[in-house]
Amino acid sequence: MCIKRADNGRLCAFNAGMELPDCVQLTHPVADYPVYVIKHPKARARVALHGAHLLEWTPTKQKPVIYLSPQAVFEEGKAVRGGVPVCWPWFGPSMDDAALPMHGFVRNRFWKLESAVQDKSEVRLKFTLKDSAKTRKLWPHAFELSLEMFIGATLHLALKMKNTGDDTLFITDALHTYLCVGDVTQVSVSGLERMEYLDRVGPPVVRQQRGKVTFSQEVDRDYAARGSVVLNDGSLGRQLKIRAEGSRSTVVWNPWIKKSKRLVDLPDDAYQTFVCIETANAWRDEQLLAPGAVHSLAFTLECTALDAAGE
Ligand code: TA6
Repeated sequence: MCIKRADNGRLCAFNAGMELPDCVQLTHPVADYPVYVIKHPKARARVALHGAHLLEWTPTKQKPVIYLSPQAVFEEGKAVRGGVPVCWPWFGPSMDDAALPMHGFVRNRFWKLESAVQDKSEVRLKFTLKDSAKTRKLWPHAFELSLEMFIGATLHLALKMKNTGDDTLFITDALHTYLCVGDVTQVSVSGLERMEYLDRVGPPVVRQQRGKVTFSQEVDRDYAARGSVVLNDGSLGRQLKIRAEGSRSTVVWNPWIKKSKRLVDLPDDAYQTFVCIETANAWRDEQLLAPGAVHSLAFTLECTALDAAGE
């Protein structure tokens, strides 16, 4: 069912398997694993229904910006390596039960595509997920999530969470964004100078950032930072600016050599070609969500040429 709108956008209200706008095509890279392919004048992208997982985003005339491992596994219950995994309702290991999946459970299950709108500047997709008997076995709480994606010359993702139960929820979360880089040794990240961070490489310890973040070993840090962060890529001659909303932590991760070799869904040399900059509420930034309360965690990502100021 499609409703024509005055702005030439086409709102296609979705029931299962209904028609999609012209620039969105449903594919199945493996059986029963829907992936939406977006070919819009402003950008190309791929989004898996599993985890409402943005897999790739390439603005027109740019090299790919969102990194996807060539060894990523498309299987129900398995988190995809790369893209933008949604880590919710906990970031990292569960504080209640170490046997529970890392980074929560919503990235490991199929969501529902609620709507898709296409206009001359972007494609807007909305996915939803709410609690079920299965999720309540993992985490005994009621919730509603929506993830909205605005895919065009820039990328905007907004995760909206609602507490639909009677207990206060304690949430840590992240939009765990994998960013393509040309050569990690020619990358610096600015916007975190002088910020305190939890260094998770080795025994966790709190440190203070001196200068820009650079990469010559494994980096796994939760910065007490909100606002914008800029990745300067000397090799590709571009800047990736990430502007966060509803986030009080920024996680920066690069697995370096040993961890790249250990992760089977990642090529051994992959550490050279991506950096994760994650829009989060982690470390000391656990959020309390009262019954009926709503919170939104979002980022806007744009890719521009590296200017002298960005060096
Ligand atoms: O990005 C921070 C981090 O917690 C790292 O410690 C590393 O484990 C990464 O997430 C990937 O986690 P995953 O469960 O997707 O392998």
